[in-house]
Amino acid sequence: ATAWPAGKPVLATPADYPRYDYAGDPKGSFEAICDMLIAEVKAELPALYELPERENGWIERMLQYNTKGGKMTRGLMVVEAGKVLFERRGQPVDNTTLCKLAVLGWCIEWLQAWLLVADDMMDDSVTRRGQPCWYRRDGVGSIAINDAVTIEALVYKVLKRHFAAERCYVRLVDLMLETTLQTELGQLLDTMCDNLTLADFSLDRWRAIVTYKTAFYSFYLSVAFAMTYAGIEEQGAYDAARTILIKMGVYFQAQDDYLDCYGTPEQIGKIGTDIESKKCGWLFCNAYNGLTTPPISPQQKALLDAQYGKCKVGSAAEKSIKALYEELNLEKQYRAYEQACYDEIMALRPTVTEVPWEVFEVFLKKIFKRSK
Ligand code: DMA
Ligand code: MG
Ligand code: MG
Ligand code: MG
Repeated sequence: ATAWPAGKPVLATPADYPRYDYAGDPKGSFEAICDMLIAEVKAELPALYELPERENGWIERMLQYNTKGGKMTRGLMVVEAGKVLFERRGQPVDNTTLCKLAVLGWCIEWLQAWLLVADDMMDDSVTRRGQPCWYRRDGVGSIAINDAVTIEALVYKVLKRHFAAERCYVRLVDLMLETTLQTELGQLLDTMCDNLTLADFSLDRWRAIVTYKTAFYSFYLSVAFAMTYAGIEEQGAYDAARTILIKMGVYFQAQDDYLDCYGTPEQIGKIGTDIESKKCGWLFCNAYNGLTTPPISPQQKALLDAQYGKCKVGSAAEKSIKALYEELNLEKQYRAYEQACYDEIMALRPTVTEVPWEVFEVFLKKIFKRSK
């Protein structure tokens, strides 16, 4: 039904893929796949959607600006996990396989790109990956809303071009759709905090927020994509992997919350806004709910009631909240939490079945004690 104008759909063939130098230049090879995908979009939109040059240039610049410059942890993980899974199942890992794993990796990076464009608007953020947030750029503003949903739609064009001829195509699309909904529901739980009172910010609520807004798309999706492309169909294999990966994802968002307060903008590429935008973050939940040593005093609680979610970035009130976190020894408590997460994840080693433990360990090594 969508084959209009003639020439659609455009399906990729092995000859379309560049040489993937996994051993020699894993990051450069991965990045080259993003350039290939952007070039495909640039060629297709004028040819099949009558998009004029100016708007086509906009899309290209918008993609360059928002899909690149990240750590690419999620995307690279698809390639690494996929390679291990193919080898373990005795399936050849040829150049096309590596490139297609990288395409799946970029589908996650592009998902993240549009989520971040929207997230920065919702969080009133200033910088992202060391540059101004997209919506803050001259001439962008609320066009960023359309740009976000355009990147989302382009992900499905990418999946179609590169996977429509594969048996796993519908499963891949289903995974992407499901993960998107999970993440959006998590973003709802996160942004609704604006309408709640601080007493509603329990550690349980925090866990629900981060499981949905971060863990599924940042951890489970990478491995689940690799498993699906490798042809794994047993439900149990996905369940075992998910349990471990969700734990990692929750820990990863605790790190993000910690770094929002304690990371420097140079390290994390963004200016923390959690205190100003009244986030139900890991630090706040532990502080406000009396889960620190020493527990929060009534006077300290009164400071949070008066200033949390009301003060400005860099203000004296923000500094006094950070000083309060110091008095409650939150940094030290975070270090202990970090170690406990690591131990809990390592204890799940005997539960893995289809996916070798090394896949999880590679992922954990990339994030454990991260400072950016
Ligand atoms: C980000 O949560 C979650 C998604 C789905 C983008 P966040 O607002 O804490 O992220 P950041 O600190 O990067 O803005
Ligand atoms: Mg944010
Ligand atoms: Mg957010
Ligand atoms: Mg954050």
